[in-house]
Amino acid sequence: MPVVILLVGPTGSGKSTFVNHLLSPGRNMAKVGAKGDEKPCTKTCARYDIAVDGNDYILIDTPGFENHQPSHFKTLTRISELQKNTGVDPLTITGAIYFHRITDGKHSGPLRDDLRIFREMCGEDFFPCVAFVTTTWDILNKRARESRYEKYNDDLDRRYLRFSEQGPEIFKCFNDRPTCSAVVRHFSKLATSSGGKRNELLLFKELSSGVKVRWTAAGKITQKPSRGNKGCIIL
Ligand SMILES: Nc1nc2c(ncn2[C@@H]2O[C@H](COP(=O)(O)OP(=O)(O)OP(=O)(O)O)[C@@H](O)[C@H]2O)c(=O)[nH]1
Ligand SMILES: [Mg+2]
Repeated sequence: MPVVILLVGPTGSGKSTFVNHLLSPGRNMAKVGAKGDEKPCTKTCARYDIAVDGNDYILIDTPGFENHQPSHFKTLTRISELQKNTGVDPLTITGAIYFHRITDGKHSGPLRDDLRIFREMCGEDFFPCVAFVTTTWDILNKRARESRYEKYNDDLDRRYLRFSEQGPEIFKCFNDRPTCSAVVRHFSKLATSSGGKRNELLLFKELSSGVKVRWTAAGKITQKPSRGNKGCIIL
């Protein structure tokens, strides 16, 4: 059984680039956006069947969250339709990744909203199956790398740890195949250690029981005005 991994995150955070690092030579590459693009380059969910170290994976690339709140519902709707575009039953998803460009610093403003939507899409039961992938490490110098990692870790601690005692798994990707392969290997181990028992993302459990996208836990967040940069940092 392939390990199915859902890739979620803001536009330009490197989801499609991650896929391309893992595709075998000669395969059709995922379309990648130009640097600084604010519109999602990936328009609908797309499926990529890959093999790493002899293990099979299905990566589901999704359109990114744009840098303004009104787009969030659109992106969530696209994700909720993933079965139509990929043929993958969303209840078979093994794990989910949230991507973040480390060069963007902390989760503030719209990025914070994206993270809240992601958290509600997953639901508490799915949290052990979530990982965070930080990208663009290759363009930071050594000093910046150390301080960015600490800040990011602290930020996630505050926003996320209450769901997970041991803390979320955070990976650093350097725009190369080895650091991307380490991420998928993590999910393969996770699948093996769970002995086939699978948690399901809350969003798809809700949808399969007839809840409309906008009334799912994640959907409700997309209906509220963004909290912006000010105010309490606790989600
Ligand atoms: N230097 C560097 N550039 C990266 C990295 N990841 C992505 N990029 C660049 O960032 C831009 C956007 O990357 P994409 O992979 O298209 O981002 P995405 O998350 O798929 O974006 P959407 O499809 O719009 O949601 C491209 O120009 C990539 O080359 C990275 O780790 N390092
Ligand atoms: Mg993309």
